[in-house]
Amino acid sequence: MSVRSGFVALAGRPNVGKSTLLNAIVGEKVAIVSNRPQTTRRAIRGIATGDDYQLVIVDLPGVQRPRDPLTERMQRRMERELSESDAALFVLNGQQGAGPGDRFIAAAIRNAGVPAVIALNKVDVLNREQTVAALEQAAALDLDAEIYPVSALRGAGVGEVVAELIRRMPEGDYLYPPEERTDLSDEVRLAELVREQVLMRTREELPHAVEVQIDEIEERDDGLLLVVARLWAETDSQKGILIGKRGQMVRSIGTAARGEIERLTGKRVHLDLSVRVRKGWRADEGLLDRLGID
Ligand SMILES: Nc1nc2c(ncn2[C@@H]2O[C@H](COP(=O)(O)OP(=O)(O)OP(=O)(O)O)[C@@H](O)[C@H]2O)c(=O)[nH]1
Ligand SMILES: [Mg+2]
Repeated sequence: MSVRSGFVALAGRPNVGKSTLLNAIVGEKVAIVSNRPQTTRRAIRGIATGDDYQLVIVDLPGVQRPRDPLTERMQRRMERELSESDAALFVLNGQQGAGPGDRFIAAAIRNAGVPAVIALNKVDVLNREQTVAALEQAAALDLDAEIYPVSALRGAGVGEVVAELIRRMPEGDYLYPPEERTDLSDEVRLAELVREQVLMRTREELPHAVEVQIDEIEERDDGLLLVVARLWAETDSQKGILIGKRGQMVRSIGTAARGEIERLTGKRVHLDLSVRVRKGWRADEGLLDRLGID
């Protein structure tokens, strides 16, 4: 039997629901989700496999104007991934219509010369007229692309997007073993689950100022999974907030993250979480390398 397989670059502004859509397509939580913009920092590959297809979907950080070395890396990554993909899945937030940021991404897709599919997301919160208006705005982006209204959150319309993407893939073989759902290392996957809990509990600059590093994952003889993780903050005051009154914040992050790690691994977990300061880590190219953000 012939297999259609290839790479799909997931593009879109911050917070439009790219990672939610990726998880819906893959059927497993491979990318973390939050209502903070720029949740995704690393290009995460999610893999959806069927008997006669395999889509390797690259979840890219939402793009905005480059401001610091972290954001610049994220932007360069988008351009590179687009040019190396077999198709682009361009996600729009139906609540907001299409704006300048979307036109910027549409131009990047056009420049890369890849076939595009547009998913107009969050239609679960739109009425019929709003959906029609948003579809018209998406069409006005003037990309040569089919437009699908979807709700990544509810899973509505996702099957149609998958079918369209499969049609765009070249014939070939599986690119990854069929049982694989992501290319992330265990360290990064666990670090992301911890970071998700930080994002859910912090505000303003703090979500962007925190990075998580896994120092150790050790499975003990009694089956307990020992995970040693470190939260990096940029300033002492951020560190204070992350620790919280009498350690309340770091404990609450740790308890919730442990639950997520147990769900993912199916093991009992002990999570050892500490907070450290590293001034300007976002501009520290060496640290960005070590954290796998390229
Ligand atoms: N109502 C509604 N909310 C959604 C839908 N899809 C995603 N969201 C919400 O939108 C927010 C952002 O979702 P993400 O999947 O993290 O968005 P993203 O595009 O990956 O964001 P970045 O990684 O920051 O670029 C979260 O609060 C999601 O729950 C949807 O179909 N309907
Ligand atoms: Mg994301």
